[in-house]
Amino acid sequence: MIRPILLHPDPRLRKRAEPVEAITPEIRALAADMLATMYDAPGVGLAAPQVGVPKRLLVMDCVKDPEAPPRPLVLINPAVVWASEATNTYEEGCLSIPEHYAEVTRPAEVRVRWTDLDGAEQEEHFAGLWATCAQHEIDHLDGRLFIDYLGPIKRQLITRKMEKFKRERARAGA
Ligand code: K2U
Ligand code: ZN
Repeated sequence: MIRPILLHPDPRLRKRAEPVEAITPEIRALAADMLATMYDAPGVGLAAPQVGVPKRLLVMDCVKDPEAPPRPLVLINPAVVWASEATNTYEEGCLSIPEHYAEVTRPAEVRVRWTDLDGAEQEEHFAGLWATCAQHEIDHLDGRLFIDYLGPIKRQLITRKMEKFKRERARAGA
């Protein structure tokens, strides 16, 4: 089912998420809900803390071509094990900071290791949007948001606008 996405500022987006100890039916249901929530947004990634679950679990599907088959990935306890010297700058957004975009520079390619829903260890080399997204989502597991890479003035401006957005939404009874 589609779960509500927490909006910045929210202390739950700033906590370090805990490792997933065992792949239980609840973890499987959470992963399915996160994929449904991500596709509904729409987005190309979503991390468990964004739906209020402080667990080290994220989902991604960065396939942009609507003709190509989707490639839903579920990463449990992911870790970047290698990052390129070369960097890539991408105008990032975030489902927890809607309508705000800013350029973020990150390693252009990363190797990520994780456990999949079958409990198998996986390792993959990501480049392009997949690399940006993987790093953006793993940041969420560490309580980091893309606005943390901006200057303090720009970050404060976005935070103030999000506080206003949340106040107005609360008044509208959303
Ligand atoms: O974590 C999230 O908030 C989901 C983001 C992930 C993301 C942000 C920036 C760059 C890559 C991935 C959502 O996908 S934001 C919507 C979006 C969609 C396509 C491309 C970039 C951002
Ligand atoms: Zn995000």
